[in-house]
Amino acid sequence: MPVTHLPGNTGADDVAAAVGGEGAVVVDALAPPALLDRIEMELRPYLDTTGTGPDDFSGTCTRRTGSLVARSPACRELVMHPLALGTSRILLGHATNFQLHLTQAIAIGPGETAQPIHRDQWAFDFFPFPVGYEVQCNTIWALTDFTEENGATRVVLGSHTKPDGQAFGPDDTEPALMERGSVLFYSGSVYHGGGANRSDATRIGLNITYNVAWLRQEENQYLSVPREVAETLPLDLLRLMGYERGAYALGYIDDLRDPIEAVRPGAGSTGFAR
Ligand SMILES: O=C(O)CCC(=O)C(=O)O
Ligand SMILES: [Fe+2]
Repeated sequence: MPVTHLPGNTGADDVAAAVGGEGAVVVDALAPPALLDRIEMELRPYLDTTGTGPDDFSGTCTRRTGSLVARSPACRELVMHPLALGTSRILLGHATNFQLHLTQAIAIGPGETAQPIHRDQWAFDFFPFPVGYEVQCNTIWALTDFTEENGATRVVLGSHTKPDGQAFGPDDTEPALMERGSVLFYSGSVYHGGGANRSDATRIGLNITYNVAWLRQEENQYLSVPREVAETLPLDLLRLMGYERGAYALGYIDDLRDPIEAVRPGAGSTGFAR
């Protein structure tokens, strides 16, 4: 059974239901070509100078370029995309709030082998979260077409409800085939991995993920986005980046102050609960 595709005008309820049902879904043609062109232009110098990964998991023919909020103003539109935020709000609705977890352009080069099949939530020191308690809502925006040959992400549909320790192989996976501008939504619990690139061109996806705000972020936004850039960003993006308390009290500064005060004095809310 191939990965389900939904049209770009699908609402967050239906996207969240599809991710809840199968662990992953593709929404077609969501990012306008002009936005992708801007992103490509802004990221090109960084993509060209990022080194390849140190091991098979990161990919020795794969370049992972982060700090997308700082490096690409156009990427901020994907980070703040209403469908990504709306879907995260539903999937992670059991937690008080959620935050930006990581931003990473993943450029899988020719000759790359398939990434080991994994759950993204294993980043949390392999803690066995209860089935159904999702801690991440993930997107991979296709900056190039994703094909079977060039390393489309491979997903084990339905695996989000299985316990840890499953030994899934390539035959258990389906490729998330999609065109430039489409986006793969997947949970932190679904087994998946980047595909092998047997083509002669690089496959680029923008992995932008969100997690419940009581867990640590994978990409440290406070240090990845320089303070002088942070000071220019809109409040809602700053809050998503973690300039907000997680749940009741996590991440306050000094005398129980809202962390937004560090970059926007006077913008903080009083008290803890939202
Ligand atoms: O690039 C991809 O298709 C998936 C990468 C991935 O799953 C990861 O790095 O965790
Ligand atoms: Fe992954």
